[in-house]
Amino acid sequence: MKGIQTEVPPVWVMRQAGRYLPEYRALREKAGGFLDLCYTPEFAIEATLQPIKRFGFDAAILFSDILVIPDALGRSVRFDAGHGPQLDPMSIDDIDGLEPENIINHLKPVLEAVEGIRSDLPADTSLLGFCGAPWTVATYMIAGHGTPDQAPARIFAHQYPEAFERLLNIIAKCSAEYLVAQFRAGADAVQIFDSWASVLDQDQFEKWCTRPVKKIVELVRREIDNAPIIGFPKGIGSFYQDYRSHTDIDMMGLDWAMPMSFAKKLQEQGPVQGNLDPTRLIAGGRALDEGVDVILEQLGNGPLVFNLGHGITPQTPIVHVEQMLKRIRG
Ligand code: 1CP
Repeated sequence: MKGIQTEVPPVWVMRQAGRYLPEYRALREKAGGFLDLCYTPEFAIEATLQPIKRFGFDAAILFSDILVIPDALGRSVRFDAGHGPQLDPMSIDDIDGLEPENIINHLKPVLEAVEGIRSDLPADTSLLGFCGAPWTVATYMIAGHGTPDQAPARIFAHQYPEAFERLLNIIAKCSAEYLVAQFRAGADAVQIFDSWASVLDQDQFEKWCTRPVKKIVELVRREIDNAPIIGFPKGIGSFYQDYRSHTDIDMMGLDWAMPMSFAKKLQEQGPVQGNLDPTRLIAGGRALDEGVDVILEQLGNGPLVFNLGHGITPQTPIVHVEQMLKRIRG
């Protein structure tokens, strides 16, 4: 995070606690619902620590979800088995009904989990907190579920820009408050996930992606000096060029779909994280070794946190994760 280089880059994997692990599937069954996992500190601690115990990653990431913010705002989020997240779709009239005053109270069990994780983690393993970027969180709030192109939120933003800005401001303020609370509970750094930043045009990108993220960064650093913040605006192509300077994040998370020469240029501006194609981790064998080698060759001599270019998927074989770690750590 601070750009200090180590001989072997630190490594963790986005979505490292999850359905590819049998111990996670067992815990999920025991907990009942996904939100029961998130809101029961004992379970959230266990889920967070599972991949650390199994693989010895250099960082743990709090087990939770970006959608606990809409849940805390009163939009009742549901995760039914076999479906993605479901929310009641939002209309312009629902914005005034959001309940930003009470979010930290609602999220107390998550913060309790952060404290518990920190006290159980080895001292040299970093603990990452996180939230979703306002744009990505808003896409789920407006559509009520994941969509392939986030057209409902894009149309809403074009039709009602003032209302949309109000919504993003509410999400940004709550997210900042939540991240500050995560730092106070023991997080060493936080990541802001903007998984849907890639669907915006230039004008919208500045308004709905970088501006609200910068606001979060400012609000967090007002409370936590030099708070280390990773930005992950997935798939934004040439917009990556100015993302760091426009948002003030410290480390930039890169997806896999970019020329390595561009990734290297971005690394000259500061630390980067990424960016193995998650399907190489599913495929294993040579595809995996070659993917790891290219990243180490191209980015290994600069400030790098090794990670995937997006989350690990449920069908990933555990032996491939072991193969990847062996390749990175020699
Ligand atoms: O059935 C289950 O067990 C639920 C699967 C699952 C898991 C394991 C969901 C539902 N969320 C999570 C955990 C989660 N989500 C973490 C935990 C920490 C980790 O190990 O990394 C994190 C950081 C997230 C973040 C998240 N949730 C993002 C951003 C990252 C990304 O992958 O793009 C997004 C977009 C979500 C929404 C969400 N939650 C769950 C699903 C299946 C989705 C995506 C839905 C969709 O777009 O259709």
